[in-house]
Amino acid sequence: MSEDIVLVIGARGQLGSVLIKELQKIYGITNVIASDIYLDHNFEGVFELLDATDITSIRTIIKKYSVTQIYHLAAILSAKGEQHPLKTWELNIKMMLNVFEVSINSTVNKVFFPSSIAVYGTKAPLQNSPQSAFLNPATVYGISKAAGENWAQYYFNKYDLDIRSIRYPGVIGYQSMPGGGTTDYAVDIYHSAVKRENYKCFLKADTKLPMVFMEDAIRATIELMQTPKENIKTRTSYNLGSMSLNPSEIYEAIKKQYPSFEIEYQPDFRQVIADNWPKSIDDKEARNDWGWEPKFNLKSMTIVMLEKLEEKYNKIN
Ligand code: AKB
Repeated sequence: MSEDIVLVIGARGQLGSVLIKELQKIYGITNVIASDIYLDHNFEGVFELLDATDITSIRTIIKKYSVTQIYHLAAILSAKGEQHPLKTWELNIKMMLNVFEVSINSTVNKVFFPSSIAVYGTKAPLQNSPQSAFLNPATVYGISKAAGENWAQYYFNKYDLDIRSIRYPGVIGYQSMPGGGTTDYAVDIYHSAVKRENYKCFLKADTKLPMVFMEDAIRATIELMQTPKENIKTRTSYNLGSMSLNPSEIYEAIKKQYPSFEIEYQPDFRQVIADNWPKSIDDKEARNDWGWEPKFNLKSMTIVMLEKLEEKYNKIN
């Protein structure tokens, strides 16, 4: 049986840095190649500096290690993308197409491409948004992900390239920081509470958005990638439902444990982005096709978040 060699592109990002550790447990430390545009001097394992806009560099790494799976996680997210629309489009699309293109006729037999709830816009039902709703994304990030979903399906149909994808909600985790997203507040708020700082929220108190705890997000990603090929019926991207939360609900959950924690709401341009996104999503396809089921809710997630961040900042053991 041939061994899997896994390449993660964007390994220093919010999701990548956590996913790498899980993949190392499954495939072995030498069989997981972490890559990023920024070096990580403290990385434990195999690390390659990689600019994914350069197709030759990706091809060189695939050949060097005989890579069989790629997780392509590098992208500019929703909020940052609005500050540099054309650059975001160019980067997100170029990196993705490079990954798809180098994977055909190579040792690669499976690719993971993350999409996002950002693919939705005002034409989809905001509550329980269905998998196949009409997509009219309002951000360049959302447009690049919606296009990416169609490209993924195209490469599957035309080249039988086994690309799998999840539309991530906001991911909340203690291990890493998000950067440049509209859902970032949901991580930042926990850090502020544990650092005994008050929090200034850039979304309104009642702005509901779909969210998922990091543990569930990582497990979903690996479960999808381990599902037999014939079970994967959605070749664009799977909706992944878990929690539907607003800033006020997260604040109240934290306040139960940190009674002096205060929040102030100062919505900025990210409010408009959030208002275009679903409040909750229908993930029955993921549940039916590969058995997706979230394990964490606001209460259980908050317990873990606060405990782990206390260990990080205040060294309570
Ligand atoms: C963002 O806020 O841009 C991301 C996402 C939901 O894709 N976290």
